[in-house]
Amino acid sequence: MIFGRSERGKPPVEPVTLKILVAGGFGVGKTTLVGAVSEIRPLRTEELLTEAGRPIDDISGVEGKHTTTVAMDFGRITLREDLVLYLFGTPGQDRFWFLWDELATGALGAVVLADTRRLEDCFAAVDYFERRSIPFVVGVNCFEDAARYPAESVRQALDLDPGVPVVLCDARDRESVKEVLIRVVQHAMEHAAAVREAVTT
Ligand SMILES: Nc1nc2c(ncn2[C@@H]2O[C@H](COP(=O)(O)OP(=O)(O)OP(=O)(O)O)[C@@H](O)[C@H]2O)c(=O)[nH]1
Ligand SMILES: [Mg+2]
Repeated sequence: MIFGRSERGKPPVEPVTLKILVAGGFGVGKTTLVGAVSEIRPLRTEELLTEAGRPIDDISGVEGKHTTTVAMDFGRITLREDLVLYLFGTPGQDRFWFLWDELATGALGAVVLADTRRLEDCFAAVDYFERRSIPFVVGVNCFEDAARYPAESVRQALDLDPGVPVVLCDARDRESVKEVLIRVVQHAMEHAAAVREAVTT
């Protein structure tokens, strides 16, 4: 590489950059997901969970958890030479809802992470994206000690529109997370095409 050009003499491609949100309930694995795929050291805004927060921060099911995200997670992944995703992980607790609108501005789409042991924790995130017509994919983070349910059962329990993809994943696994992100991009493209179609017909 000389002066940033490839050996084949092609000019460098300006990649398309897209913004994806990672949402879901408290402790569902959002920070883990961003960390698993990010090719830059992810920016984290973790604070220790304290005794004082105990009545509010329900850690049942994630007893090993010592910190929580207070503003956002930020990471980046290059899916293809010409396609870069910026990932913004939202804070999981209700008291940080005011940050969401800021984070959602300009987002192409979102992942709503779900834990089948506490599925109701992601209702608010599903509602949020449905109301704003932001395309989203539900990623079921398969914790080892949680019962496995087929994607269709999760869809029914969350009362999702038939078009919303449900993908089983492991938030710690780079390849698994990449698949989820690719689904988000595909789904957002389909959504945009459907909107265009509706406008022109
Ligand atoms: N076994 C297992 N543990 C996981 C998985 N994903 C996350 N964890 C663990 O679950 C805990 C919660 O993960 P976080 O990534 O901090 O969750 P979060 O959604 O960012 O949490 P908040 O920001 O506090 O809402 C951590 O202790 C992780 O190590 C998973 O797929 N399997
Ligand atoms: Mg977090």
